[in-house]
Amino acid sequence: MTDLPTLVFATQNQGKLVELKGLISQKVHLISLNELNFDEDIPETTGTLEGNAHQKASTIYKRFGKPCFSDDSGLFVNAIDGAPGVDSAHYSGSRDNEKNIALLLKNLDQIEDRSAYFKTVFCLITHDNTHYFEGIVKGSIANHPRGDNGFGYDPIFVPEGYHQTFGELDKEIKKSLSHRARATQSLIEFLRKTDL
Ligand code: ITT
Repeated sequence: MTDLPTLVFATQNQGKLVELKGLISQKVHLISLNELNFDEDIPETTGTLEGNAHQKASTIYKRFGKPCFSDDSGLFVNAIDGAPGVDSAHYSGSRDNEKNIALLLKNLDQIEDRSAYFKTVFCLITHDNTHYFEGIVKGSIANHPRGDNGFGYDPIFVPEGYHQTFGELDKEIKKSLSHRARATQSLIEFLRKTDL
């Protein structure tokens, strides 16, 4: 047993849980939805990363009454009004990365401005407040997919300051500068100096 306060990460993604556990295990007892035996799909219908992260965290907070946080991420391409944005996971109508990438490249055909950014938002609900933390990495969209590392849109995203895509770059480089890493850092800093 532990005397640390319990904090729920509203995710079913064990990879994300393990990554965060290593960073805050002295301060909170971090659990995921698996430990709560919660396997329902939580709707993500608000149209923004902030809204969706809040929707997930508040669903769990209301159900279990424990401090809770959730994340949502997406790729925002400036020339096409921020698409795929909050719809990044299902841009082509399915969760198929290759189809999502193909559609994005088609929609950017002949477009010169390839600037884009990845963004992650965390929403943390404590007993007395709601807090948001975000992380962004700027870059541009390549003309063709390159590299097998990572997931999602990594083979077509070239972060600022590099020529390779996230698909080609060493995993450690992505870990150090990604949107998720930056948002996680802000969340961790907050948790380290705050009592839940
Ligand atoms: P969970 O909610 O189950 O954690 P998800 O796929 O919805 O998984 P995110 O909310 O973090 O994960 O991201 C939404 C989509 O945005 C994701 O499916 C990818 O298509 C894209 N994406 C987010 N972060 C990415 C990254 O680091 N590299 C490539 N694509 C990413």
